[in-house]
Amino acid sequence: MVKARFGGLALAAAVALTAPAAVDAAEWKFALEEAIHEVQGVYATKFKEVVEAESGGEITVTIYPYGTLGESADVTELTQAGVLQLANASPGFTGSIIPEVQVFSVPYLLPEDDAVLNEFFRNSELIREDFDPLFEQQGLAVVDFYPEGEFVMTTKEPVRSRDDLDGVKFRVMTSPLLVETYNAFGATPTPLPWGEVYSSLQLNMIGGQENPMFFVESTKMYEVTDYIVFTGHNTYTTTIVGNLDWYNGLSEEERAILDLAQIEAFEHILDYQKTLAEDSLEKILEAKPEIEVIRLSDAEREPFREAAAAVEAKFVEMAGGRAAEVLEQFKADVEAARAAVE
Ligand code: 6CS
Repeated sequence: MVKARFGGLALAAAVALTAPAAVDAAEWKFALEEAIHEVQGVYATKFKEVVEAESGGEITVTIYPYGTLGESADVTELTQAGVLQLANASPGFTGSIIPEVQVFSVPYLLPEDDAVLNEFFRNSELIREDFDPLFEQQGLAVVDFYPEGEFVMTTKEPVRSRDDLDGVKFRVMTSPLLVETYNAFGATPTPLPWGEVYSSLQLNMIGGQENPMFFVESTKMYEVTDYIVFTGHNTYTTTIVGNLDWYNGLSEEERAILDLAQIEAFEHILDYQKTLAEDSLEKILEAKPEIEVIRLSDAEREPFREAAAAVEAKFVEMAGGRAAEVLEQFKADVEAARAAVE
C-alpha cells in the first residue's frame, strides 16, 4: 500500500481541510514507552493536537504515558490485539518479534550528523515502504519512525575501551541483537524491561546502561551511575505502530488526518530535539557536578567500530531471509540522505 508520505503533504492537507463533515466520532488510544514530558510524549501531544483540530473535534486522541499500561512489550501486544489503536514500539523491543528491525541496533550504521540523520528518517525507503509487510505480519501498520538522540553509556566505572567493559553487567533493551552488540563490546549484556533499570543500578545488580541524554536526565539515571560515556555508536530510534485492522479500516479522510498529524509531529519532534541533549547534559552537571563525562577519541572508538562488523554479520545470520536486503537498503538510504543534504 502506497502511503501519503512527505511528498503527499499538500494532498493530505487539502483532504484534511474538508475532513470534519466526513469523519465519524472516534477515540484513538495511543500508548507511550515514555512520560508525557519526554520525547515520545511531546510527539504524541502534537499528534493529538493536529488530529483533534483537523477532525473538528470528531476524533479524540487519548494518550497513555509510560506507567499506565505496562512495559513496551505489553503496549505492543495491546496494539496487536486492537485494544489500542497506536503505540510507540521501539526496535530495541520489537526486534524480538520483527527481527529485521534490529538493523537499527547495528552500531555505527546511522549517521552522526543531525541533518543527514533527519533526512534519513524523513525519506528512507526502508522505513517509509519496505518495513510495511514485515510489521503487517505481526498485525501492525508502520505509522512513523523517528530518532530520539545519540546513545550515551552511563556506568559506575570509567569506560575508554572494550577491556573496561569486561565483566560489566550492562543493561540492554530486550532485542536479541543488543545482546550481541554488548557481547562484541566486551560486556556481559543483561536484557531488562525499562521499569527494572533504576533499581538494578541502585542495587548494583548491573553496572551500566545506554540511553539518550534527555532520558538519562529525565529519569535521573545519573543518580545511580557516575560516568557518562560518548561512544558515537548509535542513535535511539522509535517506531509508531497502529493496529493493522484499525489502520486499514480508516476512511480516506481519516487517513489524510493521520498522515498530516504524523508529518507535523515528526517535524515538530526533530525541531524540539535541536538542543535537547546539550540542555539535558547541563541539567545533569548542575544536579551532580561530580559526574564524569568521557568522550572517546576517534582512536578510542576504533575498537568499538571493529566490533560492529561482527554485529552486522550476526544481524544477517539472525534476522532471516530478508536481512541482507534490509541491511543493503539501510546503507543505500543513508547514502541517499547524505547526498540530499550535501
Ligand atoms: O531504555 C529504555 O528502555 C527506554 N529508553 C527510551 C529513550 N525510551 C523508552 C524506553 O523504554
